[in-house]
Amino acid sequence: MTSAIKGPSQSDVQYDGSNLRVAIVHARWNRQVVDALVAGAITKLKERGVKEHNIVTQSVPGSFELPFAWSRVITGSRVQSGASVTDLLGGLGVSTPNPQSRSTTPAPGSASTLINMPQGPFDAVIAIGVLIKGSTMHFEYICDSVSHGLMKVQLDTGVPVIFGVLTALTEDQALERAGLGREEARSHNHGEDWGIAAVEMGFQGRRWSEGKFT
Ligand code: RBF
Repeated sequence: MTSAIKGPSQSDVQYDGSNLRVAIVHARWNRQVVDALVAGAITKLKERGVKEHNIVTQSVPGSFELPFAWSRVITGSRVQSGASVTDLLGGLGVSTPNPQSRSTTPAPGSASTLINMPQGPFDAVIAIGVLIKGSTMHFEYICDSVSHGLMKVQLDTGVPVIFGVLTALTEDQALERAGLGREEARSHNHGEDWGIAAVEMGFQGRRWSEGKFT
């Protein structure tokens, strides 16, 4: 049996995500693979204790849009954490509903969803996209600008980004890394690693910013 040397190794510590708020921003290109990666990330976030209402998912057309969206999502979550529910509803021109008339399963974006909307800045953001090389230079330009863009936003905002962008040379490579490969080529779903990394970086990022190193 050969032992694998590639890939992430588990931390000695299992970080607790129960107080974290995490955003996932994903592209819609190569959707089948993206959806599997997003599902893998969410599974691990929940396994590590992140509450469902503290996982916010947003989508953008393609990977090129990820750095911009990510930057806005971070800024927005900081504004949101400083705003009251009344501010948010007022800003959207929505009147506060009578709590007794609130439906048990509010429609997305409805006023009652907003009332239940958790507030607080995000502790980590997972940016997910799948780039598959084609016959033009688009792949190279998009890969390059997205990775630099995400790093820039991470350092500018001080909020960790988890780099969930697959840069695959073939469709098969992309499928394999989302756990969707053919039987003999099936690898694990990298989205799971990104969920675990988000909890570690969100947790540690908070501690480090408070000067706690033990
Ligand atoms: N977006 C992706 O997320 N993955 C891709 O593989 C991808 N390939 C593209 C190839 C071409 C030729 C073009 C024009 C765009 C591609 N995009 C891809 C979309 C890109 O990230 C962006 O959404 C659009 O260019 C609009 O800004």
